[in-house]
Amino acid sequence: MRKPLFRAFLTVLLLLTLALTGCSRQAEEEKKDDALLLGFSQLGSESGWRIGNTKSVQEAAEAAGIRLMLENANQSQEKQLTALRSFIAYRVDVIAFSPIVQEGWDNVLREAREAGIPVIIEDRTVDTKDESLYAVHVGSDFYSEGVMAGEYLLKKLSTLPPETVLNVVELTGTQGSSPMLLRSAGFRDTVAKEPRVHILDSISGDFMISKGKECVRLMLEKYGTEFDVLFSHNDAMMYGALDAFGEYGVIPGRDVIIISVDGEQQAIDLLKEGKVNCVVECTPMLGEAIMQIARDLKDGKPVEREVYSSERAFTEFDDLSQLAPRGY
Ligand code: GYE
Repeated sequence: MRKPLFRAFLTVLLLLTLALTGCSRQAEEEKKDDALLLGFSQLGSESGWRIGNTKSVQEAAEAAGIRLMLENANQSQEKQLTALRSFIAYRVDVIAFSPIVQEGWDNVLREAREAGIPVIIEDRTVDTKDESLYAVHVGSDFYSEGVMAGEYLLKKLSTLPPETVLNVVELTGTQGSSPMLLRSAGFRDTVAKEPRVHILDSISGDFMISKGKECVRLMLEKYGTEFDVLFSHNDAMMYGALDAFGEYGVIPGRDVIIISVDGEQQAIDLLKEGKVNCVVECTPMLGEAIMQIARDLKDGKPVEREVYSSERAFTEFDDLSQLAPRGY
């Protein structure tokens, strides 16, 4: 008599369990669909900095439960424009992108605004007359980075004999990009007051190792021992430059003063070895800030218009023994 009753009880229990797990699975799916969708257009993979930046965005999205549509434009503005338009067509909740150059974004930004999609400019900046075309810029103060590079050089000069004249070769990043324009301006404005610092030449290595090497070879051919200082707009080009110096028997850090920007672990190691004299920090770890801003924008909360990372310079005059691993 008891058995059929017990069986009925078991069947009800089983059905209830199935219904409940079904419900929670459905809820999970809905939650996933509900998650903020962020379209992120990365400009390329030209440096360790850039690879660290992409990783930071991917990891932060994952940790924040944000769905990420990531497109890498491989150094092409055309491809970035296509990626941005595909995000608009897809109706993502928020767009973030690092503009390869400053100019040429107004039309696509207008299209995003018409579609009601807020835009976060990360890392590099855009040049636009209509500031309402994007919501936030989050990244570094590139002008200050140039100033820090110049200040280091002035300090170095003060340790050298008074008759010293320093001839600088500037190895710039991608032409028309905001870090290239602003690092250059900050550096020049800072050294302009010192007549013993002279800018010999300026050449673009496009932020890449291979081009940095080629450019420095050219400069060594052209100027030989007149070349006293290298100001490289990023670490990657500086690595290439060190290869070129090696080929010409020039000892970096001693025969030529080396200044670089980014602060990758490899550059800090070279600084500690005395092959580099100054590395200005520029952090690629922008992922968490982007996710927070994206959430606030989706929830209609107020956001700060300009979010700068706090940065410093690492130089041969500093004690770097306690410096934490850079993570990029
Ligand atoms: O310095 C360089 C990268 O836009 C700040 O781009 C960034 C620069 C960075 O390729 O390494």
